[in-house]
Amino acid sequence: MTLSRLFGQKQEKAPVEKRPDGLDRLPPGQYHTKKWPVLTYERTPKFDPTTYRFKVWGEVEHPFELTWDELLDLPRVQLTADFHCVTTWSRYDNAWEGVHIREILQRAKPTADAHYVMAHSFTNYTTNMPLSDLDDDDVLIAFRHDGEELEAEHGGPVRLIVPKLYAYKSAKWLSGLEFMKEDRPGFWEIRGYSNSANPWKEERYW
Ligand SMILES: Nc1nc2c(c(=O)[nH]1)N[C@H]1C(S)=C(S)[C@@H](COP(=O)(O)O)O[C@H]1N2
Ligand SMILES: [Mo]
Repeated sequence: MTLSRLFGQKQEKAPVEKRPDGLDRLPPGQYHTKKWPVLTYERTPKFDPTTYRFKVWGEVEHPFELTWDELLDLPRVQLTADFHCVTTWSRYDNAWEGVHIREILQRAKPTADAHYVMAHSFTNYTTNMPLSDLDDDDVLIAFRHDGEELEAEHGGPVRLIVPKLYAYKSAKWLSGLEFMKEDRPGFWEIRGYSNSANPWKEERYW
């Protein structure tokens, strides 16, 4: 047996998967899991479709409120995205179905002064982000995941999905979007999680 055969066989590692933008698919410090862990601070709430309202307010030309049926009637899209939790797990290829964020933005028309958004849950969880992070191709208000209704513990029946930021920006049990001139920290952002939450820069804590 030649030396080259001896060494040639074992040295290959699985190639690092890349995203279309050239970044590693797995952000630094993350591990890949096929399971879908549940990460919730509050108790999983009971959902009441008769009292639910989806509210859009603040720095917008057209604030509005939708009933549950009205929200369900908006056009839907499907998209597949990876999901990265700040506690270091990443779940690949989540197939989401829901209302694209631009359906909401087109109706609301954020004013020229709207630079930040606070996502609100009906449990009172909140999370903030720049409008430029919310207004993106892969952001949606999701009702379905991997072909099924979103389970209550994962934010069902409705949650926000912002795949490019750590998952604490993806508010479960979404009840509204507040558009703001100035930034304000949300639930975890007050308690030490990064305001900007970019997984590829490992913006975990402040
Ligand atoms: N309302 C609410 N939304 C939330 C959270 C929460 O505690 N409450 N946790 C966030 C965090 S830290 C993560 S990692 C994801 C977890 O979503 P999952 O439980 O569906 O995996 O939801 C985010 N959205
Ligand atoms: Mo998380």
